[in-house]
Amino acid sequence: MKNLKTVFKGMCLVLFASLLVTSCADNSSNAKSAIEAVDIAIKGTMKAELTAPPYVPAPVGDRPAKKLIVDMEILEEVGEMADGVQYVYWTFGGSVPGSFIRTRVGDEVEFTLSNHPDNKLPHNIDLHAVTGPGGGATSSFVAPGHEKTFSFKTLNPGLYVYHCATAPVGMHIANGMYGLILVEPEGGLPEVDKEYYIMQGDFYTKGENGDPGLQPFDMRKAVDEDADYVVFNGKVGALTGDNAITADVGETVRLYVGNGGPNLTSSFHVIGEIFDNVHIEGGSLINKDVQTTSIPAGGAAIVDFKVDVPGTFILVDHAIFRAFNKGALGMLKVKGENHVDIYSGVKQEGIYNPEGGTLQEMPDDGVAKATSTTPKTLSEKIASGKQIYTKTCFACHQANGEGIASAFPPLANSDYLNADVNRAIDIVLNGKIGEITVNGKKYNSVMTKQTLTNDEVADVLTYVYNSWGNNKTNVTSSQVAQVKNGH
Ligand code: HEC
Ligand SMILES: [Cu+2]
Repeated sequence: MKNLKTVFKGMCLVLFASLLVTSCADNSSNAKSAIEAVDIAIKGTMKAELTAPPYVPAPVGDRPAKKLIVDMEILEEVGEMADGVQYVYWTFGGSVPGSFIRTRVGDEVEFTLSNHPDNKLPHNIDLHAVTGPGGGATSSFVAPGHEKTFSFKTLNPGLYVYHCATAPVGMHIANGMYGLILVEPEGGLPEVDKEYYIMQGDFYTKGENGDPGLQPFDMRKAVDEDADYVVFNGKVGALTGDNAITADVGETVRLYVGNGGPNLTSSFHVIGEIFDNVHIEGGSLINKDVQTTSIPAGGAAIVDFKVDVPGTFILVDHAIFRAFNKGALGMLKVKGENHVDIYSGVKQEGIYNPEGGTLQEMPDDGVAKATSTTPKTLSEKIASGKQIYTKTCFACHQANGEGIASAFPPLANSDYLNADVNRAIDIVLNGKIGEITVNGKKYNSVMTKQTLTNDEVADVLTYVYNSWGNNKTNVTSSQVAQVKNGH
């Protein structure tokens, strides 16, 4: 530590000599604060308040550094991407973005990550606020029905992204596994009237933007960075209409804005406002009077501004087709007295509403599912099996059964699958561990046991066998029962 300080002092003298006085002073003070944070003693223990977006926990104020207990639960669940469009989100704390964590510099965070037993996959967490290998990822890898605890000291103030870092990493992030952790400086950030939590993300679905129904993740589009949805807070409309964030004329508003990616950089802009202060890249450097701030994937920014006039202010990614055609649009509704000296127009709330482009009304397919006791026809089984597949299997085997190289074997045109139907039934019933060879490629991984009824196993396998070039076997429920009973 001492040595580093001396080095910085040395640099300072050199810089001083070249008359770069101000930058020298900045470097020196930043380096100093990071070094001293290690030595901040903790006083007492507290449980962290965690909040779902767009809300943030109470400011740290002048509290001393503490041992801060963070309990985060991972939940995989179906949510609405847009009206009539569902998506299986993987979440930290049940929301996208995940729960907001608020700390101060010098806190010792004791982090427990629990993976709900109903989840299908292992996960972990990489917090960019962590100084340590993998940002915590290596210490937090956790299977469904388990939990892991590790701890870290917050050394650098700033706004940091956290995300899942389990392979395939891109897929875990694309499904919504990201959020923000704030490390406030000693004494806290300057007080403001309103604070909100906003995070952008890009999503890749098998169908096009607006195609109704449950939409599986599309690996190909994700690799091509060809997003169907670009949204704030996990879905189209999370911050519009009745969900808009609000403030009163004369108040100061601070936005904690993150970008989970996985791919796209955000050109974050509020139509009709100018950011008074921007903590560039979420760090300690403050830029003033900013129109649009760039937020990289896996990065963040803290912006604040005073709202002087009433109206609806539109939050956008100024890569503007994303706002009007893919969902990256939110609203800040400001109430209060007009100030004609600042803005003279005859302005009514809603006048800047986008021309209906974003908030598309999706047709509800409205078809009630017939429940019948007569045996299903082959095409009914295939239809039912397809639904089960999209809910249960696609996460690993992918939308078209193509699998993921060296992680999940293909079900499309699978010689392994077609060779032995009873073996396939057994795998779905009991899971599979150990080396297998599918279409000439070796896999040595774990498929978890799937909790499905005999009918569901029959239907999903019938769907798989009747898709993607497989041998069209019709698997019956009694066949599944036989395998279950060991025949
Ligand atoms: C959590 C990820 C995961 C889920 C969910 C999953 N599988 Fe698998 N599956 C695997 C892995 C990994 C293997 C290879 C296991 C090994 O290496 O021993 C596998 C192997 C298989 C195989 C044999 C290999 C092949 O490619 O033909 C079949 C058949 C199969 N799974 C069907 C299904 C069906 C049907 C579902 C849904 C009901 C499903 N799996 C859900 C991960 C998964
Ligand atoms: Cu994950």
